[in-house]
Amino acid sequence: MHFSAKLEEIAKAIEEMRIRGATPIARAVAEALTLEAEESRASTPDEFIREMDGAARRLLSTRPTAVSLPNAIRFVMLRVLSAYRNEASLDELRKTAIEAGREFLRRVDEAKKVIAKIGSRRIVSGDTILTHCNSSAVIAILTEAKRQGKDIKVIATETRPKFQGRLTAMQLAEAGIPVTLIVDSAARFFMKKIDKVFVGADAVASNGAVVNKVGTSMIALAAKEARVRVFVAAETYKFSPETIIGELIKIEERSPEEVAPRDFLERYPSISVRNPSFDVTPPDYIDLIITEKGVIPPQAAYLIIQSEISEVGYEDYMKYTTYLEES
Ligand code: RUB
Repeated sequence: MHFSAKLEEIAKAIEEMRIRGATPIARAVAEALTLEAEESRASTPDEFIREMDGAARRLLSTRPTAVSLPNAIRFVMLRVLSAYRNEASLDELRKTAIEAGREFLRRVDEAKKVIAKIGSRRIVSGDTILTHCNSSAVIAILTEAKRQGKDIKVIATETRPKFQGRLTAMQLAEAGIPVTLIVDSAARFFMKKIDKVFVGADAVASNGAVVNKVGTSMIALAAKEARVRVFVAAETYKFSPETIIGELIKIEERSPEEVAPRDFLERYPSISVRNPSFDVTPPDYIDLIITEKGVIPPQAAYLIIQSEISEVGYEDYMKYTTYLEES
């Protein structure tokens, strides 16, 4: 495959979770493709396309669940491939890729600001909010609510096995929001004290099911039992177009050593470990999804996907979807 050493560095950082979370992953992917185009040494349009294609495939192979990753690639590559079909020169192709990458980043940053504003309207002074894992969209909503002078408290789950909840607790504490860290299994114990649950998303399916850090679905179940409302903060680039043609979102399974230390696993070779990184919360357990296009009931997820597709045209969109699936 043809791509640069810098792109390989970014791909490795995503694989090893030094870059993690659906939005930071999408940003890193758009930045990597922009960089690849800027520094490409290709001397013909064909060579440039091969290089960008190799880069896209390498990025795609890093983590399978966050749909923001293929969506970021699709955003850039659909525009590059369309210019290529229209016989663009090498310089024009390079420019198209760089502009598409930058436009995607601009939209990501704008979406975050809008979600923070829209989401914060759902929070009132006195609320105690439970969150799971570390979502930049949720942090943006909570810090915006705090900035508006709302007096809120947060309970953050530690989020085994990688403890992303500690990042959340740190970021909220730095923003001056009182935060209590709990073990994941204490979520139901505290549910009576919770006014609202806010979580992020790695993917939203066309039926409104939300894929997020493993444990989210149990929290949503406990919330439903206690009649606590569940809000999901998800930018539109986390909605999965593939799910409208029946594809399932792949759930990443990570190393057993994240769950138990190597010497324990070696001492008891008959013990097997499963470590799914995400789970699926059905739409019935979600009250609202907060997107930059507005707040929607999960059942309206299909409409968001449709409007994303109509921006580039159904045929091109689906053609590239098939290409992504086959690669
Ligand atoms: C991160 C995770 C986050 C979503 C949303 O999982 O589940 O809740 O990605 O994050 P991991 P954001 O740590 O395994 O990547 O709102 O920042 O996109």
